[in-house]
Amino acid sequence: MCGVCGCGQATIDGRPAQGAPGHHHGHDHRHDHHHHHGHDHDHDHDHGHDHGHDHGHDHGHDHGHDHGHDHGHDHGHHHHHADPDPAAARVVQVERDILAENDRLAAANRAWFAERGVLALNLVSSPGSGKTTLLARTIADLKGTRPLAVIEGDQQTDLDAERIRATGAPAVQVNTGKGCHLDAAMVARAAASLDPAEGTLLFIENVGNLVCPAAFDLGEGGRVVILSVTEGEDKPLKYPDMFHAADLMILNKIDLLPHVTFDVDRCVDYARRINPKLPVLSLSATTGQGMAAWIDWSLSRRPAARARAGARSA
Ligand SMILES: Nc1nc2c(ncn2[C@@H]2O[C@H](COP(=O)(O)OP(=O)(O)O)[C@@H](O)[C@H]2O)c(=O)[nH]1
Ligand SMILES: [Mg+2]
Repeated sequence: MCGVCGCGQATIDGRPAQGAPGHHHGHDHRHDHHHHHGHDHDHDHDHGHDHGHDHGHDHGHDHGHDHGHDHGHDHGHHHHHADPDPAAARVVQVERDILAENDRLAAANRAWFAERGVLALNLVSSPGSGKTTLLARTIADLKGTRPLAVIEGDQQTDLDAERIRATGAPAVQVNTGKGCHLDAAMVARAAASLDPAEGTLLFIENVGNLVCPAAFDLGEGGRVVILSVTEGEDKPLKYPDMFHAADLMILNKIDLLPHVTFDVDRCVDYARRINPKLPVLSLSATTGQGMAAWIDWSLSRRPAARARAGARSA
């Protein structure tokens, strides 16, 4: 569960994401005074994660008065769920509220995508596992078969959106600032700005991070976790939420297998301990080996295939 990010600073193609008109309703009524409570306390605590409540402000409206007061003493104690301290219990409640609000917006996204026959695929991985490389190659392979579009998520820069636009596909960049994941509200605004045609295959490259994106349903029709062979086969066990919430695992950079110590079978075994039915495709986004199976998977996936996000850590 993510209580540590600063999603309130998100921008879409360089413009502030907050307050921009989206196709959804219901997330514009934030109250600025929420911020004050938190900040006053936060600066006294040099924990480096004093942004957690920011995204609460963006989505939650009913709880501002309460949770604002709690932040000062709750930092660093999020994991003490058994803490009898009522303030700690309140933080857990606020995090639940944030996720509940995100789920509500994600459901609206899902309905909006379904109406347009848009298949949205949420690509999650650690930084550098090859998401953008895979997308660029995928777009090259799929070009002309159906409309394609990309939402790029990164903390900073629009480098990835530029890489995608270079392939000819429309892309919007969402910069999350200190935020460690995309959320449903950001995707709603980015999707509205892309205005995808009927039948679009919409790829969403999430912020590189195997932790926080697991908890945030974007309304996607499929979630794809990418792991590369340079990262170690133990990652599904270390980051189980991410693998539990996935509909497909891609094992990327198999061209490097001769050069690294990586046991593919063991990795797949670990992933299936977490998610027994998880399909796994091995490929190389640079050489193209194994790409065809991934292309087939994405073309055969139906927009409504994913009912809702899977894993949810308390
Ligand atoms: N050898 C090899 N390198 C790859 C492959 N896919 C991506 N890379 C490289 O890995 C690095 C990170 O890739 P990038 O697509 O930016 O990863 P992202 O951060 O997940 O978007 C780049 O230097 C890519 O060229 C692959 O299949 N094989
Ligand atoms: Mg990238």
